[in-house]
Parts: sequence; C-alpha cells; structure tokens
Amino acid sequence: MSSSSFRNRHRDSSPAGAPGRKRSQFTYRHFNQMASYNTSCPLRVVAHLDLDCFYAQVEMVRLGIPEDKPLAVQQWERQGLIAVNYPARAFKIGRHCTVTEARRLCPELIAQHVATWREGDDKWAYREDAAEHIATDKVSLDPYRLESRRIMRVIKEHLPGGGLQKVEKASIDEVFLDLTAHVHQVMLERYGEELGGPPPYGDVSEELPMPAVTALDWKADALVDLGEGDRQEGEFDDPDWDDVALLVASEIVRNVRGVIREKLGYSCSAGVSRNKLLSKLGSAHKKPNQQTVIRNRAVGHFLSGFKFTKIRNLGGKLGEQVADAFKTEAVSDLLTVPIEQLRQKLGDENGVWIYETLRGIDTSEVNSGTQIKSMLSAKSFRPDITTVEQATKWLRIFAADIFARLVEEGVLEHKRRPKTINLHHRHGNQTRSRSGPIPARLLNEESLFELAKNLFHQITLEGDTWPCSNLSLSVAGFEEGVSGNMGIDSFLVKGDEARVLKSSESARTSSSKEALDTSTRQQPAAKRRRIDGAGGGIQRFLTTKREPSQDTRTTAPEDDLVRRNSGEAKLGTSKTYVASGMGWPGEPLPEEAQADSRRSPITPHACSRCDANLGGPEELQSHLDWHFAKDLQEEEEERVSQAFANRQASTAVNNARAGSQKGAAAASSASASGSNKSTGRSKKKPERGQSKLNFG
Ligand code: DCP
Ligand code: MG
Repeated sequence: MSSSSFRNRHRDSSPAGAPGRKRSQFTYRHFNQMASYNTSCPLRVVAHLDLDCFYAQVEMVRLGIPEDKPLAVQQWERQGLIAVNYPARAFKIGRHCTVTEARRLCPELIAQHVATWREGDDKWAYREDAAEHIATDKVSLDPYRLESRRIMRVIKEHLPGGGLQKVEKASIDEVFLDLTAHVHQVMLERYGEELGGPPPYGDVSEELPMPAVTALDWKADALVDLGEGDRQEGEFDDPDWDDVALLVASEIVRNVRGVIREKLGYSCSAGVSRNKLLSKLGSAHKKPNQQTVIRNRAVGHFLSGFKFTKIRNLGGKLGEQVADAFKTEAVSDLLTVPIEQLRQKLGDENGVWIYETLRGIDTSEVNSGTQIKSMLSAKSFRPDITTVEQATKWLRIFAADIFARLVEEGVLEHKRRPKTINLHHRHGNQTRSRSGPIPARLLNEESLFELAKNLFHQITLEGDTWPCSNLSLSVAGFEEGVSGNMGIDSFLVKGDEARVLKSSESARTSSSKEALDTSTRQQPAAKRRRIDGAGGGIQRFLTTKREPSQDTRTTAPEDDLVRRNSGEAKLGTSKTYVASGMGWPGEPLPEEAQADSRRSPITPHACSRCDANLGGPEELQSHLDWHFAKDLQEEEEERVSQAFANRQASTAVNNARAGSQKGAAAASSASASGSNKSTGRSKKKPERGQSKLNFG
C-alpha cells in the first residue's frame, strides 16, 4: 500500500469522540513528548545552521569588503585556499586552488592571508608578509574562533531560555538546534484550541484533531518536493502537525539567521527537518543564505538523490565498506537491499544502522553540553628545526596561543581549567610525548611555558632530538570550576596530583606515510597510540564507531585545533612512570612548582587519576590501562550514545524477528516508536498511527 493511501485511509476514519472528522497521524502523547525533547518523537524538529564561506566572511566583515567582491582566505604561498567566498566561486575558484591558480582564474581576487603567530613574538597578527614565512610563522585561528563565539552568543541570546533552548556547537561554523520544546510552546499558543485541551477519555494515545489549516506559507524557504509519481500525491494531503511543527521551526530559524546577519553581518544557510542527519544535508542543499525544509513526507525523495557517502558519519571508512560491499554509492540503489542482506554483509549493528540512515532515521541527540575538552597548538617545521633555542621560541608561542584560548574559556574567572599538559615531539619517524599535571596555581602563560619547557627537556634527555619536524603542545582534562566564595581554592589540585609529575612516553615508529605533518593528522595518531596500548578489545570497539562530524577536515589550518568531547583529554599511558624533576637545564624551577614538590614528596606508584596506591610499576600500568579502557568506552558512549542505543535496540528487535520477514518493519517502527524512553532502548509495540509515518 502506498504511503499516501495509508495517509488518506487513516484520515478518513472517524475515531470515537469525533464523528465524521479526520484525525491526525499523531497522538496527544506525541505532542506531549515534544516538551521533553524525546528523540523518538515523530514531531521532533531539529535545525542545522552553517555559516556561508565562514573564514572568508569573517575577513570581509573585518575589512569592510563589499559582498560582491571575490575573496579567498589563503594559508601560505603554495597550499590550497582554505575558504572561498561565493563571488569567487563563480570564477570556479575552490579550496583545491593555490593562490596563483586562483589569481589566474580571477585577477581581481582579494587573497587574504590568515593571521599568524611569529617565532619569537607573543601575539598573533595579520601580516603582509605571512605567506612567505611558513618557516617562522604559525597559523592562528583566533579571529574565526572569536567570531564563532559571538555567533553562538547571539543565537543563545535570541532563543528563549528556561529549558526551551538546546544548542550544540558542532564545529567552528556549524550549530545544531533542537527546537522541539520551543516549537511545542509556540504551537500551544497558536493552536491552543486543537492542542491545548485534554485528550478524549484522558487517553494520550488518542489521535489529535487535524490542524485547522489547509495550506502553509513557507515564505522563501526551499521546500524539498516529493518527487514524481505516487509520492507526489502526498502533496495534496492536508498539512498535519509535523508540517506545522516544521513551519514554526522554519520561522524561528529564519529569525535566528536574521539576527546573526543584523548584529554581526554574517549570512548562513540552514536545514530544518526532524533530525540532525537530514538537517545537516538540508543546510548544504541551497547555499548561500537560504534555508531548506525537509518535511517528513519528502524525506524519501530527498535522500534518494544523494550518494550515501555524503551523509553524516558515512563519509569515512564505514561508507567505503558499504560502497565496496554493494558496488554503489547511491542511496537509491541501497534502498532496495533487504535489511537481512545489509546485516549479513555489514554485521548486525551496522546493517540496521545503515538501513535506518538511508531512510532518514536518526535519533541522535542535540548535545548542548558539548564543551572543549582539549586544546592543541602545533607546528610542522619546514625545514626541520635543530636547536633548543628554536624549540623554545615555539613553545612560547604555543603557551601564548593556548593561554589566550583558555582565557576565552573563562579560566581567569575560574570557570574551567585543564589539569594536564602534553608535549609531542617528532624526529624522523619517531614520535614521543610527555605529559604532566598542571598545578592550579601555575595556570598562567608563563607557567604553561615553563611546564612545556620541562616536558621538552625530558624528551631531550633521551637523545635523538634533532632534527625535529613537528612539535605540539596540548592541554586537556578540563574540569569545571566552582563560582562564588571558593574562588581559586576550587582549582587547587588534589594531593597526589600536585605531587606526582606524571610522564608518559609513547615512542612509536611509523612509516613516513603516516608522518604527523599536520595537526589534523596528529589527533587520530594520538588516538592510535592509545588503541595500540589497549589491546584488541578496544581496537574492535573503535573500528565500528562513527566519526564525529567535526575535526574531520583535511585542509584545515595545519597547526591549530580544538577538540570537543574528544578522547584527547585522556592521555596515552602505554608506558608511564613517575618523573622526579621539573627543571629546564640550567634554569631554576618555577617557584610554585618548587613549592608544590617540596610540600608533597613523590609517591612512587600512586595513580595520579584516582589516588589509588599500587604495589609496583606493573600494577600501576595495568591499573592505568584499566582507566584508559574505561575512558575510551565513556568517550565513545558519550559521542554516539543515542545512535548506538537505538541501533542496539533495533538490532535486538530485528534479531528477535530474524527469519520472519519482519525485520524491515521492525527497524522502521523502532525509530518511529512513541516510547517515552528518550534513549529508545526499550522498544515497545509500535503505537497506533506510527507505522503510517512515511520514510520513503
Ligand atoms: N575549513 C578549512 N579547511 C577545510 C574545510 C573548512 O580550513 N577543508 C575552514 C574554512 C571554512 C570553515 O572551516 O570557512 C567552515 O567550513 P565549511 O565546510 O562550512 O566551509 P565554508 O563555510 O567556507 O563554506 P560553505 O559556504 O560551503 O559552508
Ligand atoms: Mg560553512
């Protein structure tokens, strides 16, 4: 039976209590679920905002350049451009172009170099001669980061508070908004007559009356149509409450975009739909300065035109695996593949996940708690550096860079502070790292510099230091501060942490192909080291994970990265020992560090993370491995908990039904279920009306 005839048959029915009147597909329970951000709620509304040519816009606004002038943001002389505005794109200039190629395509192109830190300097600046200074300069993303924060602030100020706001910063220029609770409130105000009363017989599983509207005004929004043939009929169906919810959401999004434009001068594009997966595709659908609405009835048609490798979390290895297994990248080709076959070829969990994803089903949460978990400042040297003096100059820059970002994070107001500092050093194919705690009272630029020098000194003690091709400094292990009277005391490090300077060594030999010549590669490399130390179980755990939508850029400025909710916070402990000194050769210890080490003699086999005292180095190591495995697990759970839980539940449902030809229906109904559990873990029988939702 076609989806539209399902719809019509359903609407023509005359449920008890409302003789002769069509009823909605949705129940009172579904409407109520909106207020609690239930991710399985079929009336859910999520938006994705993506700034248009972000870095380019920042430069245009900063320099007052008219909107119709072609501009690109440049990083060094011979590398690709990192952002290209839309007038420049009209000349077929893209990120793949070098400045020279771009100028050939458009002689009047304005090429603005990114701001840089310069060796020996302690501030970033826009410099006329930056392009030729790859050896002495380091890219600074601060201008973009600062604007990104201003945009977030404007969005948050514009949206109502009081539990009606859920905003997730997904990258430097992307934001997800779960507008469900906000829209619920607006719908109650506007449609109080239909939605405000109690359900018939007090039964929340009763269907809602239909909205008293027959046509919705989508203004200038790009509305994804329903395609040809049978589905097109759905266009003549009256709007139901899901359409109304999306309409209200699109009004909110239009206003948010308007406020960003008005207050800060930036344009952005948006996608509005029932989940993150679809909204992210929607925001890229029509650019610049437009918004695309994907109504539930249009999901199937919308997705069928895509390559599945364009879908969030399918751009990486899993996508490749699927393409290999089925010899296609087209969503439409895979829609005909039965779920059993997907499970067979890709494994139960991945098979069900892909099945749902291809049908636009995604219950992953908009996570407003996403906060920076680590900061990294790094430089790849061309040519390699060969002296302590050179390294020291770079460590000063890293410390200044990181401290400036910590200030932005509110470290001076004691909002948050990192607990550990980590230095990576690369020599030939070998990468080594050292890490240690950051005593709270040492948290300023100078002390970060001292700690960094100390870590570097430890690395040099082992020899094989020069030439050095890459150095990176990171801070991690952020913890919340306590406001009010406790002030700085709340940041005092705990007993053992202040005493023990933990150093971790992870010398690793890798092929030059794997060389860590950009910081975007360093992050996964750091993760790989942790995996290596953890054994097969964890390895297996990670190979099935989906990649986060951020930090996956391949040409992002080489040496500047912020991780959100990342495992970077957990330091590699493949070989950990207690170090005994903090000094830089020939230099006195920082005063505070001396004070700390004097106060607190080193405890040889204490765990710096949980205060446990271990009997010997091996026990300490295995204990740290346990921490590490647990961290990985938590990290993974945090990142994909919603999708994961849902996939597991779906797998369970499907396993139970395996062989009975009902797997497909189960997978669909699992996501459309009206269960009150937001995790979707316990899937009950699908509610009446839910199977009528059309996912394509
Ligand atoms: N970026 C980068 N390297 C990449 C991709 C992006 O340095 N490979 C930076 C520059 C971009 C910013 O991140 O301005 C945001 O990335 P987007 O992918 O959103 O690209 P734009 O905002 O530039 O363009 P669009 O209008 O397509 O969103
Ligand atoms: Mg963008």
